[in-house]
Amino acid sequence: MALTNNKYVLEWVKEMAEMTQPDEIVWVDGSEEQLEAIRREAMSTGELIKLNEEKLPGCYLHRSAINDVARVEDRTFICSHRQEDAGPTNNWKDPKEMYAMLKELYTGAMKGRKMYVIPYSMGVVGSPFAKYGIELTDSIYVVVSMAIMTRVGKEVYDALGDSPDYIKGLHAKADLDAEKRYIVHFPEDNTIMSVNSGYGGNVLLGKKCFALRIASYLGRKQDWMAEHMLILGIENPQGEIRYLSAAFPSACGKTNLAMLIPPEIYRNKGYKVWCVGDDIAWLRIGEDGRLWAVNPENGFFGVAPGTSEKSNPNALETTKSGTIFTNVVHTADNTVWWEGLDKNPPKGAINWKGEPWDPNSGEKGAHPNSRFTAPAKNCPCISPEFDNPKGVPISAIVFGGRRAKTAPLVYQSRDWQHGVFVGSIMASETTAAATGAVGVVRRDPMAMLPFCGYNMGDYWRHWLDMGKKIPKLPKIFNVNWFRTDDEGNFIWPGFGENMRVLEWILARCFDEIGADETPIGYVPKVDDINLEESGVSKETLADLLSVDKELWKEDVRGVREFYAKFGDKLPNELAQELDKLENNLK
Ligand code: GTP
Ligand code: SPV
Ligand code: MN
Repeated sequence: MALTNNKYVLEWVKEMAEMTQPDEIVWVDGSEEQLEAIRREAMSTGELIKLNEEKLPGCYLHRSAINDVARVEDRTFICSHRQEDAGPTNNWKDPKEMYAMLKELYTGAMKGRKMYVIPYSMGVVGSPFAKYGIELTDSIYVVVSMAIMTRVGKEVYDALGDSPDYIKGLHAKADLDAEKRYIVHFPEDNTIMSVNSGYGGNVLLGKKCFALRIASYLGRKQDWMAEHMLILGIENPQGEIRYLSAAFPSACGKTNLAMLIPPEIYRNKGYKVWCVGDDIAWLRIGEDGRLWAVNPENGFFGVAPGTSEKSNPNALETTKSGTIFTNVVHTADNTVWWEGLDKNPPKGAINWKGEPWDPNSGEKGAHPNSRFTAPAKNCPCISPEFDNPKGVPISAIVFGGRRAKTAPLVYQSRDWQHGVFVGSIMASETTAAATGAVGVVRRDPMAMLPFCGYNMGDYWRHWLDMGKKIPKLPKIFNVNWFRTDDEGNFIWPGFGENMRVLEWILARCFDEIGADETPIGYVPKVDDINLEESGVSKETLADLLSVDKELWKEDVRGVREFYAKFGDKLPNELAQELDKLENNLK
C-alpha cells in the first residue's frame, strides 16, 4: 500500500511502474521488521550472504557482477538542455533523445521482479537543509544499502508533505549489460536514471548522483556548495574543537583522514579527532558569517583493501556490526578478509568472484574497489555534532591528490581566489574507484571532475562568488600524502601521522604560526611541523616540502591545456592566477 498521498509521488511511481512493469510494488517504510523480511528474501537467492553472527552480528556479504565493480565515468551523463551547461568535462546528450533511449532500456526491465519505493533524506529529516529523494529500484542490495547510507523511512513522506520538491531516482538492474549501462542526470528535472548496473556509486542514487551531481547544481542556484569532502574536528587539550573539510579524489584517503587516530604523543597531551563525514559535505553560510558543513549521509561506503587495525582501527571497528561487505574474500569461518587487513590470508576461502581462492596464486582475493557499507553511528570517533542540523563551522578547506612528485606535503594559498585556483589545478593518479586505467595522472579540480553536475567553468565561478559572500572565509590548503622516492616508496608515513600536518594547518587558520613564502604559496618552516616520534627526519621533511620549479613549470603547461577546454567559461581570475604562478616560477 502506498505510504503517501502526495500526488506527485503517486503519479510518478505509477508512470515508472507502467514503463518497467514489475510484478509488485513494495513501499519501503524503513522499519527493521520490513527490512529483515527483505534481507531474508535476498538470502534465499544468494544476493546477500549472512555472515558469522557471533563475529560479525548483522553483517552480510554481497558479490556484484564481475563486469560491474566500480563507477563508470564514460557512461555517466549530465543532460541539461544546453550542452554548454554540462561543460567540456561531462558527457552530454539532448534530454529528449536521452529520455527516449532510456525508455527503451527500461521498458519491461522489472518484469518478474519487485519494484521497491525507497523514501530517503539527505540530512536530518525535517531539518531546514535536508533534501529528500525517492529511489525506485529492483535491487534488494540497493534497498538495504540505502537504509544504511541515508535516512530511510516513512517520516520522509511526512516531511515532504504534498510538495513536489524531491529528487526522482529510477534504478533498474535490467540485465547488467555493460554496453547498455547508463548513469544519467537531468539536473533541470530533479531526475536521476540508472540502468544495467548493481554497484555502489552507480546505483545508491543518494550518494554521488544526488548529493554531489544534482546538489552541486542546486547549490549554485541557492548560494551553497556540495563538495566531495570529508569533515573532521580536532579537539585540543583545552577542549576546543576546530573543524576542517578536505576534498581528495576517490580512493585517495578521505575515509582514512576522517577517522584518524592521532599519534601517541598527541593522544597523551589530550588531542582527539572527531569524524563528521567521510565523503560528502554540504556547505552553507551561517548566521555568524562562517561557512558551516553538514554531512548529508548516514553511513560510510568505504574502500576495504588496506583497512586494518594499524591503518584505520576506527573504520575497522565501524564494520563489526550491521555492515554489508561487497566483493571481499569470504573465509571458511564465514567472515571476511581483504588485502591489507592482516598478513594472514585465509586458507580455504572464496574470492570476490565466488571462486575457491589460493592466496599463493598471486591473484587478489578481494577486488581493489571492494567496499564496506557501514552505519555512521558505529564509528567510535563519530562526532557528537553528527546529527546537528546546523553542522559544524569550517576553519580550513584542504585539497589533496595522489602525486608521486610535484605537489609538496602541504602548502597554503595566499587568499581565497588563489585557493580556488589551487583547487582548480588539482591533479591526481586515477584509482580503482572508477573503471579504466589506474595510476594515470589527470586533472581533477576540487576532486569533483566526475561529480560536478554542471559546467566546471561555472562551478569555479561559483566558488569565486562564494568567496565574496562568506564574511569569515576559511583558509585554503593543499596536501599530498603520496610523494614517492626513487624506488616508488611513499616518503611520508601518512595515516595517523597526517595529524602533524593538520595541526599546522589549523594553527595557520588561527594566526598562531608563521610560514615560508614560495612561488606556489606558503609552506611550513621545517621546525614548525612536529616530528617527535614520527621517524621522519628534518632532511626528509625539507625534501617533502620542497618546490621543484621545473616540475611546476611542466604542471603549468598541463593546466594551460586543461583550462583551454573551458573557453570563455574560464573565470578571468583563474587565468590571472595561472599567469602569476608562471611568473613566480621564472
Ligand atoms: P572514496 O571512498 O573512493 O571516496 O575513497 P577515500 O578518499 O575515502 O579513500 P580511503 O580513505 O578509503 O583510502 C583509499 C586508499 O588510500 C587506501 O588504500 C588507503 O590505505 C590509502 N591511504 C589513505 N590514507 C593514506 C595515507 O595517508 N598515506 C598513504 N600512503 N596511503 C593512504
Ligand atoms: C567514490 O568513488 O568516490 C566513492 C565510491 O565514494 S562510489 O560511491 O562508488 O562513488
Ligand atoms: Mn568518494
